[in-house]
Amino acid sequence: MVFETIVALATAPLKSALHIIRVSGDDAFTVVSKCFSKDIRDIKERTLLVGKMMDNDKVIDEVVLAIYKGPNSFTGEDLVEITCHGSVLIANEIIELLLSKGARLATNGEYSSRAFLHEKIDLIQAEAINDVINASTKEAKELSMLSLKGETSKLIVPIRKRIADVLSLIEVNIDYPEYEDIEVANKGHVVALVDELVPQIDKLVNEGEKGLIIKEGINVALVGKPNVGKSSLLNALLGENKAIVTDIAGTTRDIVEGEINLNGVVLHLLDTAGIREVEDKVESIGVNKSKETINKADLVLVLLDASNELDKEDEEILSLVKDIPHIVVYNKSDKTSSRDKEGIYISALNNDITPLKDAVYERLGLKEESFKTPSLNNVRQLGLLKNTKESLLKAKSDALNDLPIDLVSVSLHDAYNQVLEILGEYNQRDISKEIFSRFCVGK
Ligand SMILES: Nc1nc2c(ncn2[C@@H]2O[C@H](COP(=O)(O)OP(=O)(O)OP(=O)(O)O)[C@@H](O)[C@H]2O)c(=O)[nH]1
Ligand SMILES: [Mg+2]
Repeated sequence: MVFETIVALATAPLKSALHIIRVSGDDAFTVVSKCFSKDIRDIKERTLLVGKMMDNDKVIDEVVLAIYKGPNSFTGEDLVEITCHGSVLIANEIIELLLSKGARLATNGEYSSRAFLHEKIDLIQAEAINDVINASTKEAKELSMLSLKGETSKLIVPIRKRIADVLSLIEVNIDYPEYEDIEVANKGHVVALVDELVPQIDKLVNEGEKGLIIKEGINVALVGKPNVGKSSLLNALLGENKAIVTDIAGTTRDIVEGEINLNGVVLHLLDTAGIREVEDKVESIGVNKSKETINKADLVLVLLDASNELDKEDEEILSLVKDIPHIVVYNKSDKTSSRDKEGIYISALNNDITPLKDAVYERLGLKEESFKTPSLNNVRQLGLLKNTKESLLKAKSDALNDLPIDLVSVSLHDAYNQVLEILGEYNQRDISKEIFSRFCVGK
């Protein structure tokens, strides 16, 4: 396979002290040699070189080259990092020069994808690179670093191995019936495998969902009838007067958004228009948006007025959220001493909102170790894990229904492929290799 030489600016295209330009590919050393003051084609190990980038006789910049001979580089191929002065103009001139000497511009994520193709990293690690770059909290970054180090991949590899154990036993029974010294695969093997793996997968899903919360945060909608103090609560949580607050019912018409970091978890807050029956066209559009927001939220805070009896409008809103994770919040508790109804009592006006923050955090179900536990924590990985479980359960039920073992193995194959897909090994790893590595058949 030919790996074209790619080039891109690795730093942000802004004026800065230095810029780094990365060149990677089969001809990286040749391309760079054509415009550097020294020939680097014979370099065999990691080297730092000072020299000049030259367009024929014209010096473009004095630079430092970090030279990595493949496979000992991030991408697994010959790689040069050119550190030049931090002018965007200079960086562009160098990139244009490299393009004219045979490189092409890299596409998004192409360096990581090269690293993946050269098996320097698996797919989970490739995804983690992106997560590390995009992390918006220290906690999210640290969790993604664990995946980048390969800690997450270690969770799934044993599951792949166990499925392969049983699958290869079945395959060898089917394909080599004449082999008498091989144990006969039966439904007991499948049932035992599924009973062993399903609790492990459940644990991984649970930890992955926690990891997803730490990485991406959750959407929290503030809903209630007009004037209960939703916008006041948004402002109190944000610590700034972002939303307009008045005593006129129907003040908020559109969704007002804000973000806070609650003990390391990002809450995407969505303040909504007060829900009520209205004639006003603009307000009624706002009310519809509020209802849509309820369905998009991971958690709904239903605000009620602690100083008033609940009315029909409050009851209707409570019924809208009954099947959605929600917390009932009594605001304006400064106006009454009564605390007899079930819910959290706060005063947005007085900034007395700690009980609500505690309740939200408790609802996330995070423990201290959740922040340190490597987990399969993106939607793709979690979806595949859940599919793996389904396929395993199908194999178990087929086995218990006494289906022939070759039919039972169809679902086991599905489970195996889903696990491979998590690691990005699908299409690369063939179950027949697993068979040959375990049994001395077909020598
Ligand atoms: N006493 C008291 N008044 C509050 C509290 N929270 C909000 N208010 C007052 O209630 C009124 C309505 O507050 P908003 O925050 O605009 O209410 P809202 O729920 O966003 O109203 P809409 O946008 O119309 O749906 C304002 O006069 C606030 O000052 C509170 O905790 N205690
Ligand atoms: Mg409002």
